[in-house]
Amino acid sequence: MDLFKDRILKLRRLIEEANHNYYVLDNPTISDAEYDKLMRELRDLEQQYPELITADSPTQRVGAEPLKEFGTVTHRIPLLSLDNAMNEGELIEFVERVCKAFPGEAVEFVAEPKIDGLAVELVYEDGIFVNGSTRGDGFTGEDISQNLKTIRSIPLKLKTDQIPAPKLLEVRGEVYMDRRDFEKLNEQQLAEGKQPFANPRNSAAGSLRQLDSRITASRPLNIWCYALGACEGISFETHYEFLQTLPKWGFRVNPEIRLCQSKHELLDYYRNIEEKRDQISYDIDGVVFKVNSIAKQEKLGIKSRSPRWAIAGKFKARQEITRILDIEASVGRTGAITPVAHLQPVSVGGVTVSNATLHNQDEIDRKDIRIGDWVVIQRAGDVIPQVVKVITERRDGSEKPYKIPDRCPVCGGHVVRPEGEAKHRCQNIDCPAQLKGSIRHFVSKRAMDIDGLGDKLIEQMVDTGLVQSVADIYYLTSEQLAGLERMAEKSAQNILDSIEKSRRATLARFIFALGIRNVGEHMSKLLQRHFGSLEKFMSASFAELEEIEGVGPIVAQSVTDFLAEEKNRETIERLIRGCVVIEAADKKSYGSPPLSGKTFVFTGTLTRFTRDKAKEMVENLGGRAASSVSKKTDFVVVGENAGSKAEKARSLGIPMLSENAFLELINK
Ligand code: JCF
Repeated sequence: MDLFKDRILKLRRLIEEANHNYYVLDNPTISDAEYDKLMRELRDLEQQYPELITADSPTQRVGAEPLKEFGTVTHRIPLLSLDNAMNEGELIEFVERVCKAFPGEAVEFVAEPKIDGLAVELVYEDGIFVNGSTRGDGFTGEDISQNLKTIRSIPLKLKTDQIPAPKLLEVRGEVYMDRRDFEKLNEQQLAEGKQPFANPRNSAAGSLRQLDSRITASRPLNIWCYALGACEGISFETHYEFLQTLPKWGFRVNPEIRLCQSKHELLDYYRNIEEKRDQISYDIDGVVFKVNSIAKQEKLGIKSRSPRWAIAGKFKARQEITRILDIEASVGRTGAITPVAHLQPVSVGGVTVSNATLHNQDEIDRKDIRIGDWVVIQRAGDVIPQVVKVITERRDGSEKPYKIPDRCPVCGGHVVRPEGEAKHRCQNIDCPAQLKGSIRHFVSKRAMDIDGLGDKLIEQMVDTGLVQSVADIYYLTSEQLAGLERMAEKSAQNILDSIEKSRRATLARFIFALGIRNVGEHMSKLLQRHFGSLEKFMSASFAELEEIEGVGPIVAQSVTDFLAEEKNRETIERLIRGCVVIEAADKKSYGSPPLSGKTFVFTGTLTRFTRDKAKEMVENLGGRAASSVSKKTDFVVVGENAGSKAEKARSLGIPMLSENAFLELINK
């Protein structure tokens, strides 16, 4: 028993050390696999000896049964709020007011970024986390202990290798979510048909206020600790000394925090952090300045709800109200269409904004955005301004709903929204918005393999209008090429030679070169095998495509959409007239496929290869892998414990192969 107990304690120590290194120090020391192994062992041991489970065990971070409601916690010392300074002038006033209270003395300040998250309080007794709560009204908050325990950067037990744990310690901090994690979470929410969060702060708040802490556990929350509540058994002379002690106990403290000696240093800090705002991976809405000396803090005291010794220097707002003048469909380099709102220009945080992305049609519908609407727009991080919401109260009935057009605004090609995708797409391979990308792919090594047509050249040929379609490549003359910048006669001839060489291509290469969505090299080979000729491929229907082994509905739809585009059919025809010769099959890589026309069924437990691998091997040699045995089956490969399929093969007299015999057969 003691042996197990020791092991459990050791495992807990190792795991919490790994957590601390990863989540607090951002410096992982063991692999995910090692971590999982330790966790598994601990979980197993605790399952065997449930009486040894303690609240500070890392296994208790995964969340627990949902609560009916949160309990309340009365803060021993109220959580104060901060007075705001809206500009540099007000910051200077604050500093001067503070300094006047200490004539002839130097006053030091601590400067920190102000995190746009949720204030929480963590309570530790004798080094053990006993509860955690929200700020609430400042006097009482909600008991969200279960939820806070799921945040890996919050210690469940204080580290005591550098200083001992005090009898009582209350640490305050801000729980937040990184912008990137917030965006990922929102994508996930949308994919699951749930409402996305408006911003990282709401997302952190929503995650922290879950009655089911297992949901909280699945959310990427984090914390920066910044203030002391009640405390017994230790005291600090300065705020900075406290902040430097926190990491020794295992708390996460913001690395941007600085000690400032003068008004100038404070103003520099304020300007500097505002400038860096976009590079910081989480949202901040200002800076906080605090008088460093605790004795001076006490002397200054508090007003009704906020201390006289601290202030929040706010940044310029990132949200503004303006009007949508028009909505336009903008076509990206891959043909993806993004609706963009043209706004009445407005200054947002010092930058004039006249466009905002509306992302896609679903977003427009969800937010019910209409042309003429008054909207709240926001600039966040480096991203393009977004519409937060419509101010429906300001509608006068003249607003017009918007639908993405069914013709591409750039080329007039058909616009299709592929099944399961958020974005509409222009289907035209030669759409000027996509042409450079289409050509780059078309000439690439594994497609038509035209040597010497690099990005610079493609750029020039498209920009000068020499090439307006991938088909134009096969109509280029040496005079036209020689007319391009920095094009020697010799290199022009080289390019013409490689174009010439590429004229003979397999159907698979040709299909791949067309750049049909979801149709890669492998899929192109499957299509070549099935259709054999370009004519047959071009008359493929959705139903026929979907019947092909290895072709699913998504690929079938992509091909159908592509071939439905009249402009694409014209381009293919022009390519053929431009003397692209489709060979039946690539002699080098296919020969005449040895398993051509043969159907294999695999059954039982395979030990030499996986089912997918087996299928791939068969298909690479021109055969087919089917899932059920019929008269049309040529071979049945039987693994261990084969059942009814082997039975059926025997009754139909179909040859049966062991895995080894199969490998021998295909290696011949
Ligand atoms: O980062 C913050 N949001 C933040 C809020 C930082 C602080 O140092 C604070 C605060 C609210 C109150 N300090 C106090 C006293």
